[in-house]
Amino acid sequence: MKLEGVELRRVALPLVTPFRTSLGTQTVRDALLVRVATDEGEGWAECAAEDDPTYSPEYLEGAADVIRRFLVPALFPIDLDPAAVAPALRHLRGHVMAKSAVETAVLDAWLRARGVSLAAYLGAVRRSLPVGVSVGITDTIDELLDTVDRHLAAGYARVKLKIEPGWDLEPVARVRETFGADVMLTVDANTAYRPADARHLAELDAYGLAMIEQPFAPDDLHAHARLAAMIGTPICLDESITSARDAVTAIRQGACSIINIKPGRVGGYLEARRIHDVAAAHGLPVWCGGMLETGLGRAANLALAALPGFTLPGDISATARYYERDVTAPFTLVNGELAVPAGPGIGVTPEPSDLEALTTATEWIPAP
Ligand code: SMG
Ligand code: MG
Repeated sequence: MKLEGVELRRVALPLVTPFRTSLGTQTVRDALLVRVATDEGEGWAECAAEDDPTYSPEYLEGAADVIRRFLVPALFPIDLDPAAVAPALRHLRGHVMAKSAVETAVLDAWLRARGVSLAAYLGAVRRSLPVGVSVGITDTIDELLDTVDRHLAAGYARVKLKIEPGWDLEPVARVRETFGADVMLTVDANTAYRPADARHLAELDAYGLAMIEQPFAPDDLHAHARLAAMIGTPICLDESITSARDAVTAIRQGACSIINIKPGRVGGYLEARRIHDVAAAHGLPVWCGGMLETGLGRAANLALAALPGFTLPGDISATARYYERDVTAPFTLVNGELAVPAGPGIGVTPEPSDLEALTTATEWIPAP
């Protein structure tokens, strides 16, 4: 397969409600979509990077720049297949989200041309999945309880509460007390705590959480391992894991017993599958994280989350939880589950009118 050109497209999707985490508040998802044109057809993907480098060191404009100036030029000369993308980009350091977007678009084009779904290619074993929802920090506990109530009524299988210092024990206690012991409840701190907060975090043990996600800085595996030794609640890593190698290191250090896998954060779906395999070999459950994806990223994440080791519900909610209007047809919950796309490639394509309406800029990168 030969690369003929790449389109970078910026879209802006207003969120139905602001999403507040310990990192800040988002009201709009500005996303970067990548369309590759090849001699065998086209493929689509989205970049997980956000406007600001807060969750990750990558950010949208930076991702567009590295794709345009370095990643795409490295792919024009080669005979393209999905497994050839990462090796062709290996000499370029970092930028895993940008690399993931490019590799996924190539994967989509390649699979489409062969009539194979991403789910089948990755080794999916399920056609639909129970999924979770990530609930942002709210102004009041009552507002939080209303939100959780709505999501449980909609059928979500797991509720994740965003926490930060000053918004942790009380909201967790109130949600547990209100909705009972049977609700699968987790918390995500997005690195908001310091190692000295370990004793405080251990108080979360009283609430039967399925996990605490990324309490400390991404590069502080030691602090996570120390917390794991003094707390009953399982530790899940998100920001700390950017490759299968990181996953092995974290597991060996006892820094986590669960891993959140986001394809964008680890450089793509192929590396995501390696982390799945490494975790399975160590007996660790994994689940698929979310980056407020458009329908393009959501479709691909559902394929990944259908692998056998993804035994916990992921942050892959129905479209309506995020957006009124998306670039693809909406994903809806049916009996608390989302269907895994079965069509070729990622299984969805943008709806032209929605795509046009949500687009804020496009750029074409031609072959030299
Ligand atoms: O896509 O449902 C979603 C969002 C899930 O909470 C979510 N993602 O740390 O796991 C995480 C966050 C990262 C994005 S918000 C900065
Ligand atoms: Mg997280």
